Amino acid sequence: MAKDMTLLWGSSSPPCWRIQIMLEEKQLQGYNQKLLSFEKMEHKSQEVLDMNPRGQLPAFKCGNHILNESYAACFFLENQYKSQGTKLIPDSPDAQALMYQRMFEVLTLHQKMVCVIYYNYMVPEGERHDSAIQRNKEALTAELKLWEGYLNKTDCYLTGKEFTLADVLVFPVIAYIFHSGLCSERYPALAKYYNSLKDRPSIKATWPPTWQSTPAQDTLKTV
Ligand SMILES: N[C@@H](CCC(=O)N[C@@H](CS)C(=O)NCC(=O)O)C(=O)O
Repeated sequence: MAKDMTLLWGSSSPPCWRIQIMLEEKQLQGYNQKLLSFEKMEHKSQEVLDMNPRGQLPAFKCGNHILNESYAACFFLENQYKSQGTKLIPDSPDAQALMYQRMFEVLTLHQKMVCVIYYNYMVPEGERHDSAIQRNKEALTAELKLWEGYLNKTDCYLTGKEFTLADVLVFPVIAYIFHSGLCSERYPALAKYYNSLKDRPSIKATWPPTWQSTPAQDTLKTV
């Protein structure tokens, strides 16, 4: 069945990485895949546009189904392969509620991270202000403190003792933040979560190849 799947992806993109982790967790190795370069603008190639008219990655095809939204792809795979590989939606209503809450609120964390890391890319020269940079950093710090609090209260994973869909969807964002220089001493619970998950087989097997060749950045050192 995995032979019927195609993933076009970019290294270190959290949405792409989610689908890669998901495919590993569901034991769907052997799918067709192509690593494309954002720097070379390969995400705007005809091959991508044919699958994803927005010219964005991931572009994912499963049989005849196009699932370019990482959340959609992950939910689809969990539902199609419920009893294969890791079961990622817990039965307990408490764990399920927490799983949904965390997986959707990470979109806010992601957005606040992007506003800091890609400020120069998003705001034209001449319209950039130190006060705006400072405000974005403060907003990210406040958000990270929330997550530090969440992880302080859990045993192991985001919703407790079980690895769930929330971890699949959230981990790539946390990893991106650490790769961008977040200080482990300032966020010990986040660092513990990051370090305990980075050697999980599905995550290790899909670790962004560009991170293996480039050192971690220090953009978020002062957050
Ligand atoms: N909604 C998509 C997001 C896709 C997305 O924003 N991809 C980025 C890479 S992380 C991209 O392709 N950016 C290039 C562009 O928008 O031109 C998902 O969650 O799967």
